[in-house]
Amino acid sequence: MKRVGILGLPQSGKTTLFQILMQGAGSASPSREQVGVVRVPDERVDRLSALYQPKKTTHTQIQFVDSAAAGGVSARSAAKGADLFGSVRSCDCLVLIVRDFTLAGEAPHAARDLDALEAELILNDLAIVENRLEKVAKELRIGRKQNEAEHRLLERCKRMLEAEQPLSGGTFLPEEMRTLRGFQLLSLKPRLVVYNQDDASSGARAAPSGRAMAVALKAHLEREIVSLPPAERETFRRELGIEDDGLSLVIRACYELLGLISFLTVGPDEVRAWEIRRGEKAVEAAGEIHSDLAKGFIRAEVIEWERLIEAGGHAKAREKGWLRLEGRDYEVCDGDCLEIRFNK
Ligand SMILES: Nc1nc2c(ncn2[C@@H]2O[C@H](COP(=O)(O)OP(=O)(O)OP(=O)(O)O)[C@@H](O)[C@H]2O)c(=O)[nH]1
Ligand SMILES: [Mg+2]
Repeated sequence: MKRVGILGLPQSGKTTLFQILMQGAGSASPSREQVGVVRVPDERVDRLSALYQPKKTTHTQIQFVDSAAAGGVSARSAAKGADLFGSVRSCDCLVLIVRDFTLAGEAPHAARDLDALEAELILNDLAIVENRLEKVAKELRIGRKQNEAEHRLLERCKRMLEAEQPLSGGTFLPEEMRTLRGFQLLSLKPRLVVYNQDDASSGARAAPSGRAMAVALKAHLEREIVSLPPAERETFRRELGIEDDGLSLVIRACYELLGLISFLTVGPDEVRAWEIRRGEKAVEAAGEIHSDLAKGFIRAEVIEWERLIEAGGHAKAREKGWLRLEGRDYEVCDGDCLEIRFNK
């Protein structure tokens, strides 16, 4: 399960967004850190489940973390040992929420706020990199040469951060990435910018150039919608001309950011969605289900989920010759239904 950390300046709407993502189930405690898990909405799972009527239906899940506010204190608190970003450090990606609504008469300054937030992340990373550099330099002085590569890597990161460049813009070799991942640096993580707009504001905002992905939503309004009974939400959205619910919008963007896709498995026992990285092979998908399936992998029977629905089930799809046999190196596509044949 992937973890997504929500970061933002004070009063930008972090907790409101968290509550939307929890579909109204998150606690309302305003300033505490909270963690919650949601089912990833997936029409494909719902439709296949309706067809197969399985004993169990399993969606993928995603975890969100509502952090404490960021705001000009990270460098100081890092020096004191407290870590303001501690709760999101282990997350796979970050959602940076930016106030794009008028708060107590103060007009929004979205671009300025986003810069300030990014600067916080960079400053926090710089403190970590400098700390580690000191240790490595000491070890080099007492003759432990094996850390030379790490020293060079950290020096390079330090120069980037001092030039106010996020580490996500750097090019690193796979082994360098492995080293850096251990430090859980914030500006290295994929980031989604969420512009939190006024109820009345119209239209989306363009993504900040070349920096990150961005979406716009109306957190305040959306929270009112999710407080309605589920059956009424769609009607309300349609009346307001809101195309996407906030949860789906944010999750879809996070999946894209993390390069994730879903494949499906179906049967009388369970209809289930699984998450893998785009580009992964059939044998890796099999391993996601169970390591035995990867070890004994023979082949995968593959059909696109919509074709399976159209056929009305596996038996009929087989009759029509719609099931493809694929080998271990087949690159799995989003929405593929897989059945793995394997040697026990
Ligand atoms: N007009 C408007 N107000 C909003 C919106 N989102 C949040 N607010 C209000 O802004 C204030 C802050 O929202 P929160 O969600 O608590 O923000 P936060 O980032 O969690 O705040 P801290 O945790 O205190 O930093 C609240 O009074 C919200 O009702 C929005 O989309 N539009
Ligand atoms: Mg909050």
